[in-house]
Amino acid sequence: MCLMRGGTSRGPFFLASDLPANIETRNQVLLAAMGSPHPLQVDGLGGGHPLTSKVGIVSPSPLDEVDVDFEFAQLQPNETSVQTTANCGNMLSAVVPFAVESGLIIPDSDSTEVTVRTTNTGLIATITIQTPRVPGRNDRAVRYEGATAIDGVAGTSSPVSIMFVNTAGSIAPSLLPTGNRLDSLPLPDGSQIEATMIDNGQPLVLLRAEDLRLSGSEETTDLASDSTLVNTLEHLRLVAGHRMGMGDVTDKSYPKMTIIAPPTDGGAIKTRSFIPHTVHPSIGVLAALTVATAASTDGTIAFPLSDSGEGELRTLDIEHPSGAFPVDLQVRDNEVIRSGLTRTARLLMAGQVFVPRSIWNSPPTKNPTHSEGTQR
Ligand code: NQM
Repeated sequence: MCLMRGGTSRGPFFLASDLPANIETRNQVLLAAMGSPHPLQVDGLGGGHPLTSKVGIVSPSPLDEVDVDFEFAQLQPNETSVQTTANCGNMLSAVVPFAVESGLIIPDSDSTEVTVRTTNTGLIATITIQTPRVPGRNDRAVRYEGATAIDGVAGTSSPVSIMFVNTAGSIAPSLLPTGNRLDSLPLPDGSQIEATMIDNGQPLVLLRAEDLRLSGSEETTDLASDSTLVNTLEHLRLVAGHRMGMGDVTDKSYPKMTIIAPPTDGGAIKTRSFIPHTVHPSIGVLAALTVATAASTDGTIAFPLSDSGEGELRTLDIEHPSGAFPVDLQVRDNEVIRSGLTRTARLLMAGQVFVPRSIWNSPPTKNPTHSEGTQR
């Protein structure tokens, strides 16, 4: 097990072969490892927030065109759910460093390009990390230190470059699952609010801040404590789940409700993202990509509010509460055909996680990077 930061998220990464094969037992092990359910996750590794209640499970891929498979598990501090339906681009940023740390990938040049499939949705990413030679030795290691900063994380690190193609319709059946670029959703009082429901890697419902009597620049704590807003967004989310072809999303972490406004800091568009019951201190990776896609697509609610640039290749800075998230797009005929972005990741620790024997009685192995532990 390695505890990794991936982008603005954090969590343990396991080799799939180190976890129980039985999914129900595996989920109980993950809950115990993270300390869920508990608001502080004091009895586990979780950090008491959805962004630090994430787990990565990595294995060699059976597909010829893919090097490594990644299953993302979203746990919640206060719940017993282990969701493996949605993507997480932030945890994805740590998959290749972990694959090298755990011996799944042996680097043979200064930069290592790996094709990763997120098995949750079938999303394929090409990820490049820096793997310089270790001074005085014949092998290579992941370089974590570097000059790349991402908003929402202190300091700088080595870049993790991620390229995506075919991100449309990750969980929803298509990019615009209602068939429309602009729809109306019923508010609790029966009136209507305009929305774009879109999924280019993450299902989102985009709403104008102005229509919710907001500016879009609100502090996350003010948004989170506005119970009328929170209830309204949850009402809309449940309706949107059905409209987007995803059924009852009551217990799901999607669609993310995303409040948008014109940019105020030189970016392309301003966002505040509910994921879906906590306000994101920045924005998710595939959420940012999906916002950038909407901002670049004429006819969506985001297009007229955005400064989405011109030309086939463009970078959109998605403004969020702790800065901006640059997303590179290739846009052809009003359609995003390719995207890329830069994240950073860091190995925080490697070792064994102990879970009660009553949950899983596995013998600890000698190599702590590769093992899961049970309580003696
Ligand atoms: O959208 C949080 C995160 C995410 C998901 C969330 C993510 C993405 O910031 O790709 O990264 O929206 O639950 O880690």
